[in-house]
Amino acid sequence: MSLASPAECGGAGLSDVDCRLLGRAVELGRLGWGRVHPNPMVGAVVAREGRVVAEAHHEVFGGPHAEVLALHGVGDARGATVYSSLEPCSHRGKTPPCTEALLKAGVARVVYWAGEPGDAAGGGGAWLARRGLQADGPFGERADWAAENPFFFHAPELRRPYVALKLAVSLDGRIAPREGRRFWLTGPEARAEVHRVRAGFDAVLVGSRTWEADDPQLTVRGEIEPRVAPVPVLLDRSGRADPGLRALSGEGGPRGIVFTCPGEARGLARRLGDLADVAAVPAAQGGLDLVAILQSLNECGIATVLCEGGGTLGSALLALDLVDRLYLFLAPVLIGASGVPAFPRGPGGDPESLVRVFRGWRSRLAPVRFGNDTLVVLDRGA
Ligand code: AOF
Ligand code: ZN
Repeated sequence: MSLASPAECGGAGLSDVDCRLLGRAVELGRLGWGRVHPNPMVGAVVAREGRVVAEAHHEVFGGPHAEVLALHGVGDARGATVYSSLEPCSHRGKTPPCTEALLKAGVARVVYWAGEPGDAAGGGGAWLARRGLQADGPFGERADWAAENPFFFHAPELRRPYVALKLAVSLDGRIAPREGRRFWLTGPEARAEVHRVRAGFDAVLVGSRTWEADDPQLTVRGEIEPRVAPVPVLLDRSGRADPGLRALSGEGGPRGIVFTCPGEARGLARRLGDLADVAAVPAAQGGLDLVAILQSLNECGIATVLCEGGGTLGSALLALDLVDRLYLFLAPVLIGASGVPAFPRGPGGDPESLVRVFRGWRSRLAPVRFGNDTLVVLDRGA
């Protein structure tokens, strides 16, 4: 989403300049990826007569909010307009309310895009309007706000982490030429993007076929230093995980979690020792009980999970309607019918049932090219 015009902002009554500057605030907010969770990503712009005089974003969890940082960037904000990607908070959390900072600075107008959903922090727009500021917002739909800040708008009543599935897929829907071999479908630019995406998640999850074939490190090795490194989570129904696996033996990283079935848990825990926590969940649908796994991760405080495959685990999660977002990297190659399908038939699910699951899914963020590959982000419907 670019928010380049009033139609895209969802803002009847907003000018092109307003929408451009709101769009800029959204863009700035994205710079907080990997650093602000579980807070939302928020960007803010201070402008006079449509000209930007300061810009900022919420940089780190617990740190100052975007609006306050943007106000710091100008000596005198009296009479200025502040554009924010989120309704200014009206509560004292780890930092003082943005509403009070805006009022004190003498800002004339505040334009914000997403509504603040929190009970305590919400109502900032009305609070400002009651004190004589012009407060314009929210604009657009909750689903669009959620596409920008998926974790922040994730429904807590689901009682499971937010789950995203990353798949790198050929034009004919294959993820590899054959089972059991490590294979790079996408180029280095797309792989760098995967590291950036990982940085925003609490955990990275892979199924047994993936760790057996690829022995992935599951670490973040890119531009963004995540505030908290994601926990590697491995599924291992038959208790075969080895202490030499790179995802478990990486130095200085967070301790991994390996899920297995009750009969294997004790032996596996003995073998893995200090390298990982071993958790037992019932077997189900030819694998492990995925609902129980997500529940257990939720109880460990893991609020967001990036599943990096493979196709069998991904399809099983999709078939159970447990996926909120799909990061689909499309590589411009054909593998052929003998390749491993991204959405296989089998215990996890069959492509026909996925057709139903995918109804209502939308691509709300604009596709982005990474080298020769294209990333399409798809979000489930409400
Ligand atoms: C804003 N601007 O840049 C952000 C907001 O504990 P605190 O003080 O950091 O408050 C966190 C809450 O404030 C968070 O849950 C969300 O409701 C709001 N985040 N609000 O006006 C910002 N990051
Ligand atoms: Zn705030």
